[in-house]
Amino acid sequence: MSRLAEARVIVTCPGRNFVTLKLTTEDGLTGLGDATLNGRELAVAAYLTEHVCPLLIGRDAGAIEDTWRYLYNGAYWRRGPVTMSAIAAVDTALWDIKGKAAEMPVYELLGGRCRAGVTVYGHASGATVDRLLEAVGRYVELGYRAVRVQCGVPGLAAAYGVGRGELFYEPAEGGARPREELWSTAAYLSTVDEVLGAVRERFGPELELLHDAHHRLTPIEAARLGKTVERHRLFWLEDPTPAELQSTLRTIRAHTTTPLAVGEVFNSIWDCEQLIREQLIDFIRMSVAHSGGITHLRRVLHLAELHRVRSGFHGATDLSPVCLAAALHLDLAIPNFGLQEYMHHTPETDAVFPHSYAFRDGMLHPGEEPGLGVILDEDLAARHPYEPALLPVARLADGTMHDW
Ligand code: GCO
Ligand code: MG
Repeated sequence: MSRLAEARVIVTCPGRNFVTLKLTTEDGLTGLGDATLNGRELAVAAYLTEHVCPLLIGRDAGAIEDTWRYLYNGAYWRRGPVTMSAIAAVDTALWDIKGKAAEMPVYELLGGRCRAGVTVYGHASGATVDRLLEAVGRYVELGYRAVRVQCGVPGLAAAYGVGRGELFYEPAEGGARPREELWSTAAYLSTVDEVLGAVRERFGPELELLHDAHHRLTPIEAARLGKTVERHRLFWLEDPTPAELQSTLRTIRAHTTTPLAVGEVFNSIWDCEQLIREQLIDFIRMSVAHSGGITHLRRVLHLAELHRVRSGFHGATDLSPVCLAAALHLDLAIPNFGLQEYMHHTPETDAVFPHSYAFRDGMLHPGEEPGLGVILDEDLAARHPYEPALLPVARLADGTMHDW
């Protein structure tokens, strides 16, 4: 294949910040990669601009695996979200270019379609159970077959996952310091069983329900929650504990048959190797953008397939349409697909990133465009300059910092 002639980083804020790498070959093919790391965007932009882009010029655009190793092994300092997001952007852009050169959608290059479409789940939330039930109803009307449910907690002004709008949820906020939220695990645990029961009762046994505990519980608290809600038959309980220490999942697993999904903050196969090998989880939630791109995430899913662990790729709005498209191509081509997260981007974001993927009957379809099927409108992007924004932090009533 031809050589890379240009590598540029574009930072834009159409409602929220996105970092995109654009590669161009000597014969004019272009590829896009998402490098957005929520709240730490400029670190990845600088890593790419200062340390990676100069290395790419003149390289064979077709040498995807070799370029991956050149950047990963070649950095000496391995892993970590900044490094792995930067490598992911290069890798994703190279798959986009290869698809365009072959005149095929990327999923064809990955082995071809394993299913008709990519079943997705939406985010329903409400400050009260009644508002939550209305929100779930809206997703059901739109054709969703799976819905994540998050509810306000009496006594807490803000609860994780409870959005301000009907379809959009964006936790990052502008300002020099992060917003501080009050958290109480006891208050949360006293409501969640009732919340899930109300949704199951209203919508019946068919709708798949998910819930995200967002890293806030201890292993034994998580074990109790999983056990208590077993009768509501969740599709998954997400991030019950922080999972840096992979063996903590053993405690939860020993007590409950509620399926477990973790991994949205992981960036390498070494963050989940034990979780997968010991079958301590049911779904792996890494994203293309934070986990070294299509090349590395595919490797994780191949390992997972051996151990009967399925995919549940992260698809929050802080990952750009380029990342979502890449996830959809991989979702279509892996044998062990589970479910794909789909949070709607705002109309401003969709305008900056016109794309071929489309929602029909509870599924996303990546489309048949060569490559990933996403464009970056650079003129429009330039009209939305970077705006600093940060994720909130959480504290207990006595001021102790807690996992957000
Ligand atoms: C999810 C996630 C997100 C994260 C966000 C942080 O399940 O979609 O938990 O909502 O909080 O990606 O940047
Ligand atoms: Mg989550």
